[in-house]
Amino acid sequence: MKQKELKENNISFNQFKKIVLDDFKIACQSRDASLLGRREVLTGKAKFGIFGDGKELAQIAMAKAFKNGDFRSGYYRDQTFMFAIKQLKIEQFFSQLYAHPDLTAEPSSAGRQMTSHFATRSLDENGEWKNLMEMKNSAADVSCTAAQMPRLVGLAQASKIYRNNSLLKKGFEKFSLDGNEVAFGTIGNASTSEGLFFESINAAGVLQIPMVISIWDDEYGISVESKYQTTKQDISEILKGFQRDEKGDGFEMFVVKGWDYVALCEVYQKASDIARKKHIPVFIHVKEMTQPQGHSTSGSHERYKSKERLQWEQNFDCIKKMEDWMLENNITNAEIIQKIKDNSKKTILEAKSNAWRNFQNSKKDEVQQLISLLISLAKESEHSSFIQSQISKLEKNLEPFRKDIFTITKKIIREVRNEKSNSKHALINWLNKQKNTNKNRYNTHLYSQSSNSPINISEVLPIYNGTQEVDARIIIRDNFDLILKNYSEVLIFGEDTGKIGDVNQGLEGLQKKYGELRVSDTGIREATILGQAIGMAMRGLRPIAEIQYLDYLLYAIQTMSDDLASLHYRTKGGQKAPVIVRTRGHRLEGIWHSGSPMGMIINALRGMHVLVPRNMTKAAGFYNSLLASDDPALVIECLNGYRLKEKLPANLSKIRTPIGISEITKEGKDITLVTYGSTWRIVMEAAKQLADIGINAEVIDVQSLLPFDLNNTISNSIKKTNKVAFIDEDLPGGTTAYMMQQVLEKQNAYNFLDSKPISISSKAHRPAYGDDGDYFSKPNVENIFDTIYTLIHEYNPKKFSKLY
Ligand SMILES: Cc1ncc(C[n+]2csc(CCOP(=O)(O)OP(=O)(O)O)c2C)c(N)n1
Ligand SMILES: [Mg+2]
Repeated sequence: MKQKELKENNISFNQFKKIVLDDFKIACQSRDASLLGRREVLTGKAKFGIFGDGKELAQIAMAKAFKNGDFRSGYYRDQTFMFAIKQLKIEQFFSQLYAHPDLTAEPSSAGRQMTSHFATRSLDENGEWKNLMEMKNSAADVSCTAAQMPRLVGLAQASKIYRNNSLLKKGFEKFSLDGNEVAFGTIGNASTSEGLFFESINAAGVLQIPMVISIWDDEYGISVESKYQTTKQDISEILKGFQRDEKGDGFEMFVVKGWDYVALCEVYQKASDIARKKHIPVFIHVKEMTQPQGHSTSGSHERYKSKERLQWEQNFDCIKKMEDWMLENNITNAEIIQKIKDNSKKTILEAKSNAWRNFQNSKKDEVQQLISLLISLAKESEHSSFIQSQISKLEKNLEPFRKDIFTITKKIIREVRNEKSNSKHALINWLNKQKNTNKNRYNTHLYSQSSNSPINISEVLPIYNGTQEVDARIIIRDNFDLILKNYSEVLIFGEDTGKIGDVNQGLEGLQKKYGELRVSDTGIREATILGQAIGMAMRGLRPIAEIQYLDYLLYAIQTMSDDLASLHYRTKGGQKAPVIVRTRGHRLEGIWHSGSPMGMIINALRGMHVLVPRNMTKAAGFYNSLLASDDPALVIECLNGYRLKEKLPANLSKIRTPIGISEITKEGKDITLVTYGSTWRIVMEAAKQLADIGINAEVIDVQSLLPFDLNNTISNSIKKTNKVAFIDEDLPGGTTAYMMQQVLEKQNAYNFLDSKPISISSKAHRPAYGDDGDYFSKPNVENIFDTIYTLIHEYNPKKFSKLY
């Protein structure tokens, strides 16, 4: 900084020197953490290491511009930034390296995530929002390259919504102050090759939101050089078209060198000012970064970097360059630099040792407990020498894993299986307690555990005044109208969602009524539509993201699966994004307008609720339930249901469809037919035709695939009918197989069956076009009838003679 600027900022040269030396200290400590981290992996104390060495200075500059309420959405190189904003202690950094499953030791993920996957805690222990304006925030990292980009768009867009929606000025102080918060993204140079990067850049340019995206450019993506990654080997060169100019809005752009401390500080200040004040997105290309230790602990960079490159990396190491600059500008002297470096090494070593000791001690207590139980057992058991040998194994193992404790305990229980003793009983009790403790360590928070969990929502049935029937889309439209009226934090967006009120007019007229900010059109970019929703939901808004057709959900499934569905779990309840994804599907025409890839969806989206209402009243009730709760969910409306008639409820905004509850829609005693969504109507028709010839089927609409039939309605039905068929229009072995597993295995319904459980689904190929294509590709009334009839015939051939 020049003397003039120091004066302008009211800082004395001495104060300036102190700031610089503090920054240098953080850089040194971060570097030493990387070096020691790698050693921990290579000596076998940790499994894998990936570190931020070579990227220190830019992150320190970014941290200076980062304020309370701001959000980071970055990747695994950002430890220096996390240290600098004081959201990560060195000890916690090492605890994550060891996978310490304790939130105090490792608050990012409680050991659930590999090293350098950072997160702050937005929620308290009850799952309620903390005041995000009193802290510096980081969204939880994921490993997939560029997957941080879609949510970055939403994190930045939230500021725009808070600034411009006057209804949000009161009651949302925990999330925003007039939309002054910036979302800072970071990404590696090679990861910009991903489609998600370009989609997000374009979306942010269109939306004009306060997003500052930094590209850490070290010219490599593992071993692959820039020339194989990026056109012209220069990401800022090719992004020039996004720059704002007289032709229109766009990005502000900066290019800066990763070793130039002064320039970096200036650039980040300017960038954050522009984004914060004017809501203009900014792109910072940080060039000439290095990787002193190569990509990760999985290999060495000497294998793929030339001697010249390795030498250049040494010469341009950002810490060395900072030292040179400090000496040239009389900020300090060599002696002080050396002292800072020596102290840094000590500090890091100490923090590392503490982290390791804590991690080991947390398990040693358990080993001690086990040993004393085993000593007692050995006294009473016939297998005391075997038990003794296991005790000495435990004693010799100075760095045990919990799996070792379990392996030994279970082996011993096997050995003494024929014995009866108090000490054996005590051992089994202790093991059961440990199982529960480990469940809490490793298996919780896939879904909300708060009092706002959707599964706590009770049903509110529709009330009808009279018998007026309307096109079903009116029900969904009027319900959204009430939702927008009652919840200022709700916004709905997607392709054709704004001006025309979605392709099926479920939002007709609502943009006019509530404005473009709340009901809006987006570009054709499903992944970032989801990203908008995730980021905004992480900042207290309640976005409803529309995916135009179910078949196009595939474009967003990676973002939903890797980011949204895993968020609550991977932070052990530290973050949430209660996004509602609205789509429509199953039945229309042709390969990409009538698919029903439900098996893929329910397998990819554990961590979300997947709801499949059979009509629009049920769908409306699901939206109402979800808005009263705090988990993310996908609602799939029936594409062929909007023009069907339904009675108009008088209590629209009040109705609630319970989540995870099946409904018997036709009672019967001969067989249970389990189905959902669009297929439900076909199954009901088949059941009617079966009833005409004396087969009385019970039809169950599952309504909710995740969670599934929590009240065991299906197995209770099978108790009565002793036969079951699972019917949908997914592929063979898709969701029907899932339902069968849930019912036969989880609900134990195999006990009640007296004929083979069957599934009826569509053909394995994509559905052919046209009425006949559909008829011969998907389950239809006749083949459901025939299949069920054949089963009943096999059971009772005298009464039901062979059909064909
Ligand atoms: C979707 C996906 N593909 C591949 C990988 C494996 N992978 C991890 S890091 C990486 C290279 C990333 O390089 P860059 O973006 O330049 O970041 P750097 O590590 O160099 O900072 C690759 C290919 C991944 N994690 N995710
Ligand atoms: Mg790189």
